Amino acid sequence: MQLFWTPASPFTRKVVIVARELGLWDQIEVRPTTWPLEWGYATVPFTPGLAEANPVARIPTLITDDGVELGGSLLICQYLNDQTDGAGVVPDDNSRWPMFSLYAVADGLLEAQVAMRAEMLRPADIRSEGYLQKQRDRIDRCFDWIEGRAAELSTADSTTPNLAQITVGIACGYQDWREWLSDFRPARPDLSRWYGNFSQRPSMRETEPQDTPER
Ligand SMILES: N[C@@H](CCC(=O)N[C@@H](CS)C(=O)NCC(=O)O)C(=O)O
Repeated sequence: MQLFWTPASPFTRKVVIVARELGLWDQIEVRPTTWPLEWGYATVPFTPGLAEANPVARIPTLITDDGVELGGSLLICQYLNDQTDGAGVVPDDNSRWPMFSLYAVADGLLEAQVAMRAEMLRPADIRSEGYLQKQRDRIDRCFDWIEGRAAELSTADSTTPNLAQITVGIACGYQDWREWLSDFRPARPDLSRWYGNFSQRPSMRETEPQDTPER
């Protein structure tokens, strides 16, 4: 399998953590991508092979060993989950629906964080403060909602985490990483406690975000 990747992308981090937690990471060849900073508001030269595999030209994109091109982190995670027999990241019974309910909010939170990143890359004089505030409001609402459901995040350390836990962990990590995002911890004690523990998992520690090379 080949994965178009950068160390900054939270959606790509989701795939990498899932692959590590499922024991599939050593079957994946990483194809690093570069992103000129103009990516947030203009078409940029793409890393060779990316737009050919996925004309949406976003990461993560996975090419399976059978040559199937899969764009989008949820699809890729589901594909990886299907490659294992043991405990997966998606429950195979009806408990997957409350899990996906939590997942979808965490994923929407990631989208708001990445939308803010793209807007922050625009020259300051054409940046929209209204648009940035709309994303901040969404991020706050989502973190508040997740705090209310924090009991669903807790599992034993030895258990394979599910996709919702992984995605909430990545959202917390991204919020900490970007200095223009606020601390999610105040007034969210349960989430803060959970993340303090979850962030110590090897799959989280080994995938901490870093800036993407521009070229
Ligand atoms: N819904 C997609 C979102 C992927 C996404 O937004 N990727 C960003 C990086 S974090 C990207 O490739 N952006 C480049 C662009 O939009 O041109 C997923 O889950 O994979």
